[in-house]
Amino acid sequence: MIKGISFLRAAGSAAVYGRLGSFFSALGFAPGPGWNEEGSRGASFLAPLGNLEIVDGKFPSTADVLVEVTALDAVHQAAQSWLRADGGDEAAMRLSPITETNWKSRIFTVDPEPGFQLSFWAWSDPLKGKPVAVEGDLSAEGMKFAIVVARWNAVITERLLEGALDALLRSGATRTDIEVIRVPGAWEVPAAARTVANVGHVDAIVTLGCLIRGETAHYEAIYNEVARGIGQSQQETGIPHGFGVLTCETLEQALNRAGIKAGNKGFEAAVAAIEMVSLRRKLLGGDRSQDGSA
Ligand code: DLZ
Repeated sequence: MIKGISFLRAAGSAAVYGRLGSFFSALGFAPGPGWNEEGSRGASFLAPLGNLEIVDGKFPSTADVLVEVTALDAVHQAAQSWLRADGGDEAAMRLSPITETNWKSRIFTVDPEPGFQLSFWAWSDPLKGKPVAVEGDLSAEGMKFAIVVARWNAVITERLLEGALDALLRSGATRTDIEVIRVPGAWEVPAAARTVANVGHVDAIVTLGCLIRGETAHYEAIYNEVARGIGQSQQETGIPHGFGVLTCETLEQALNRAGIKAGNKGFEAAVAAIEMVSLRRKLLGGDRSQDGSA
């Protein structure tokens, strides 16, 4: 499963490393986890969406890192303020004006450091290409989660847990906002999830377990009850429940769905939970101004 793309750039010096960090923060990038080890360190800056584009034919005249934004004028203003504060009028020369592109959008290019170039762009029509829809975002910042994980088939469920934690942390949740609750088996997952949902201190619950047909007596009956219980808890409490209970024919199939081959169901359940919290907030708050867009 492809999870993301990283562009690595060497800062060249500690001073440039710090200055670029300050620039990206000023423009509104969310800070990623980064890393700091003997001999090197990395500061990461996150965007909710990314893609790698291969171009055939006429190539747009841009920097090789293109950042799509929703409020281009505000970002241009922020870049200008940062450059002026950093190096006065001379530095501000490293910012191009906003121009029209040949793909119905507007763009500007900036070198926060000489030789380090980025282009920022936005569709001229923010509704371009998409039907109007209310949908959740994928930022987990400020959200609280419980992960209810079954110990039965731990070789699988620990991988699901890893996937769920990876999704939550990389989407902006903090460790202290994630509570991990362990239960004996999948059968116990709904009751624990329901208790947590009733207490009401989390925004979403991620449920994780693994049932293997060949090794589980009354497999169908157990599975139906687990799925029903989790669904019922979600519907009756309104708290989103990401569903990460695997039902597999064999251990091999379970391993494949826990990150070896066909994605990680724990990761997927956590991402769905984040999206549903965001959607729920929008629906309940009535603020749909950011939706249906580009
Ligand atoms: C008993 C049992 C069996 C046979 N198989 C599984 C399984 O494949 N996956 C799972 O999560 N749990 C299993 N369990 C345990 C039940 O879920 C439950 O924990 C016990 O029956 C105790 O109530």
